[in-house]
Amino acid sequence: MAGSRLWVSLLLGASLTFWASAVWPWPQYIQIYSQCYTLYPNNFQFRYHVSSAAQPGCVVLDEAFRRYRNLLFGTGSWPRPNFAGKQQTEGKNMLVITVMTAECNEFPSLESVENSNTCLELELQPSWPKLLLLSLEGHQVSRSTEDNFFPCRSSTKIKDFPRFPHRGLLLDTSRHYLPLSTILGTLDVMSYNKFNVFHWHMVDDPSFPYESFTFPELTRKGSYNPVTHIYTSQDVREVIEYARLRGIRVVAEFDTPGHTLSWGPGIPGLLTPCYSGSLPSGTFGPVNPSLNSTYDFMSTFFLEISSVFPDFYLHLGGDEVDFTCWKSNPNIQAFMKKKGFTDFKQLESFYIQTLLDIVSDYDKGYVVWQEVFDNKVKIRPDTIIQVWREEIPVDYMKEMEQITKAGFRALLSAPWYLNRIAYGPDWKDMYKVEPLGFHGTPEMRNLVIGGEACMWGEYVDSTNLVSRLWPRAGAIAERLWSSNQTTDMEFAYKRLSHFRCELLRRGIQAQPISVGYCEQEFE
Ligand code: CP6
Repeated sequence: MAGSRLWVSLLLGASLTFWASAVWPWPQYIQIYSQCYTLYPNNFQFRYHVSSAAQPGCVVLDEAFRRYRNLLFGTGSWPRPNFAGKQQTEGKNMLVITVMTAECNEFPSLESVENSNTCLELELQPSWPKLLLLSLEGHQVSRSTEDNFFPCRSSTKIKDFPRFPHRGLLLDTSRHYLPLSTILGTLDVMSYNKFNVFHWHMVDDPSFPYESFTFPELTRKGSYNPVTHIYTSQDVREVIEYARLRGIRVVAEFDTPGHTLSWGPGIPGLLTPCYSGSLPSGTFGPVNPSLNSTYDFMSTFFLEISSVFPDFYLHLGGDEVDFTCWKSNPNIQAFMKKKGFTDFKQLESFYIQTLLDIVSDYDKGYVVWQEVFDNKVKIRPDTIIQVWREEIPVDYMKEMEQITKAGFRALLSAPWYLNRIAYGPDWKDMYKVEPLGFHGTPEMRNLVIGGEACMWGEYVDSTNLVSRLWPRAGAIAERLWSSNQTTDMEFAYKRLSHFRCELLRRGIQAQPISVGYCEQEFE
């Protein structure tokens, strides 16, 4: 059902003139019976098929129908076409949807069935004048050629389902704060692209915008501005509900023990004091893994997080832990000696393992960055490992192979950094990635549950987010949704160009993917 609403976006993901060539991402199965489409706003209907698991009253789908009616025709009223009213209602003019499961009032999950069937039934009486109605920027454009009488009938069928169940987009709201409206707007465009996971990299070194009700000092002392640059629990609830209605899960990341400098001011004693010689230097490093108070804090903090975010999965980070500060601190050295650790990776593993046990007790699953696997932390068999490193010693496909060989589920991100920009059509390289392009058994391939596009925020805020995301993120969305046979670059280029124009029509400032123009002019 999560997909059924995404579904509609697929079918209507195009302006009516050339919708078949603007379909993005490409469906698993599509049968186009006619290139001739005429929609009449006044009697066009979304319908549930009698055999659909969901029926009218299904909030998620009813709402999706309402949104897509607005996207198609705008919110204004349409004048009735000027032909005999009797004839007008005789023709079929509807989109019929069948979904396999009805998740109408619940949260989407990794296991949600996103399959659906859609049938677009449009029929024009043979003696009607050709009448094209297009909705452009909410204005009606109609062309009528009285001399051109022709029969037109169309019934297009689509059967669709995703190739991978986890199709994520990471946004970083710590390096730069993103206003709530920017996040909600991004969720809209994600749904047009059939992304179904919002990976919210909420906090990091530079700022802590999450307003914790157990530890309010975290935002008071760790946000850029404790009044304007925070996410209140009301904000978080709003994001989660907005996402739910679009079939999108919210997976929150609270990254530790590294990337935590912004936690320090709010929770004295949490971070490791770095030493210069025999004295503290006044700077701080990762979370201090040697103190019981650290684990007491994490227990309370993640209890709150577990109740605020309904998704089964939390992202616990675990990436890029810098050992220099730990090395410099005599108390850490003493703790390691006591524990018999000879290597800082063991210390890191000790911390992560303790944290994972805490979160497991809250009946949550977790996603972690690849270092946790690389450093051989003992992890639950249902842990999901996210691969982000591109460089040697291990290339990312080799890493995917090793993770799945060890029996863990994997998410691919390494080739999909949208924050990185290049002069040229860089979406093509992202599009060409084959997530299962490693040596392995069918069992190993089955453990790849998808991937995530990442938009790290060092050089991105709400002024440039939209154009940097779209339509490039679409290339990744299609790779994760469509069949592994959908690889024709010319076909993709044509559809993505049209899809980008359709995004402009919907008011999204998506950047061009090459030279050219859109049929319609936009502000
Ligand atoms: N922030 C955090 C980042 C990155 C990571 N974690 C990162 C660094 C370099 C690249 C991509 C991402 N900015 N917290 C690593 C997962 Cl190329």
